[in-house]
Amino acid sequence: MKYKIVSDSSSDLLHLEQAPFASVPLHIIVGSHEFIDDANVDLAEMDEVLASHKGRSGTACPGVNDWLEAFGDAEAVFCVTITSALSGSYNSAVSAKKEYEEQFPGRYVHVIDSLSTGPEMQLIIEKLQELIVAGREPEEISSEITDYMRHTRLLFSLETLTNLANNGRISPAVAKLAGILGIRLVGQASPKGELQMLNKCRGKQCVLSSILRHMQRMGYQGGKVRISHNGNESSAAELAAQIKKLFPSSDIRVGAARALCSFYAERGGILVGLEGSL
Ligand code: X90
Repeated sequence: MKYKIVSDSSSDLLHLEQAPFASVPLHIIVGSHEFIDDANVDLAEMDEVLASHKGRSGTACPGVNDWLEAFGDAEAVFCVTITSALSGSYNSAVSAKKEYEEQFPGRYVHVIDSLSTGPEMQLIIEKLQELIVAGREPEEISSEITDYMRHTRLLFSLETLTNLANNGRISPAVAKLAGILGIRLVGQASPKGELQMLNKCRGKQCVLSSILRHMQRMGYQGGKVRISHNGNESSAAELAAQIKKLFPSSDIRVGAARALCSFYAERGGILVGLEGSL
């Protein structure tokens, strides 16, 4: 059977080694500039344009046809989207599924609402890949991925909330913190897929120890961790080293966030996907 994994570009993933994969770009609109979050996007240019731009900026999720094109001619598609609580990506993928299954009877599409983004989506995608490589049937993969997602979590640290607040993606109470200089917010993706604040920090050490503490509370015991950062390689590497020291068996990968997560996590932002147990 011809399998394919598809995700929107908020997964920060462009390629997969062992299974067919496509990333469907979201768009970032900054004044008259439009950045398409694919392999060619110039992240340094986007960062510069954003830094000097005074007016409105926003994002747009994939349309139904973008998803259909990515499904291609696969017989079983696993489609992983950014949280439906903050984006229309999931709804548009569900419409694409309906059209695809109607047009090609017998084909199978499972649209998975990650209720998260970035590195937690990577964990889901890697697990899907593992199940495909193991030769599992589509329905089996669907039920196993649902179980797996009960244990994955997303933590993050943000230095600025401006773009999230201006685009109405956070509650007014959290948005109030948007402008406070020097405060970093440590938060998690809530069970409903919304941004939930956990604590406020001044300084990097507070952020790193807070993330570590929350990881342990979530039952992290040395499984996979995926980290995305926007221009903050040093903190991401330091976090990875601290995790490794406490849990030598951990499997950690660090990468730069792509355009969508960079836009919302902003400079200095770090996202951490992990395998918990609670
Ligand atoms: O449809 C669209 O235009 C995309 C909207 C996406 C809005 C949120 C993106 C968040 C990216 C920021 C920190 C993590 C928050 C996670 C909460 C679940 C990353």
